[in-house]
Amino acid sequence: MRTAIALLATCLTTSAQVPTETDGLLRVEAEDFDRQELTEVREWRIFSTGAHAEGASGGAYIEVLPDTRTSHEDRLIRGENFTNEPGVMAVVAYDVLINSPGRYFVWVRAYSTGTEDNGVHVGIDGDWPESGRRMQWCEGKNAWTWASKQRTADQHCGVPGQIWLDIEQSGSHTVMFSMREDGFEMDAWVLSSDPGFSPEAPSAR
Ligand SMILES: [Ca+2]
Ligand SMILES: [Ca+2]
Ligand SMILES: [Ca+2]
Repeated sequence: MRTAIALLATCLTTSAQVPTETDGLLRVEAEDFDRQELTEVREWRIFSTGAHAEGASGGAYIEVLPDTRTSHEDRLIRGENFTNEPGVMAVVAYDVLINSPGRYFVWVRAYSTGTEDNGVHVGIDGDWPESGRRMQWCEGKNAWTWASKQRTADQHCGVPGQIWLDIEQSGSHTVMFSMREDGFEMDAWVLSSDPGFSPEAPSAR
């Protein structure tokens, strides 16, 4: 009995462990979110089977569904299958611990199969700064692809180095992602204080 209690205590401690930034780096599996909100129209669902899950780290990923706009021919309905406004639809939240305040560049590993499932917004603590809007993927169709690019009026495929969160105080924070295009799939994400960071380096996998 005592062993069982000790084991239970260990499990509880482990599952309650908050992802913690170390040496300017934090990596979190997308499927390990703490909660989601504003899910009336679209919601994030966890997948741990199928071809996309096989290539996902941790064997799982999340996708914002349903996906009613899969090609440019499908009608764009704002507030339903698309929203350029961050924080208003399908917000998924991750509680984290940040030791070193500062600017953190955000990278996401995404799987896109078309042109209408390749954008997402990122924010922090309920705040949605301009530097977290319109993360965009063009390259790497039908494959898990790390990127950190912001779609702009001039560059629809996104500009590197423009996606970041400024964290002014150490301690507990909540990193949030919200839908831009339905059907978007997310495997994992990274915060890095290094502007030259690339998640493709073996140490980050
Ligand atoms: Ca879509
Ligand atoms: Ca999809
Ligand atoms: Ca994953």
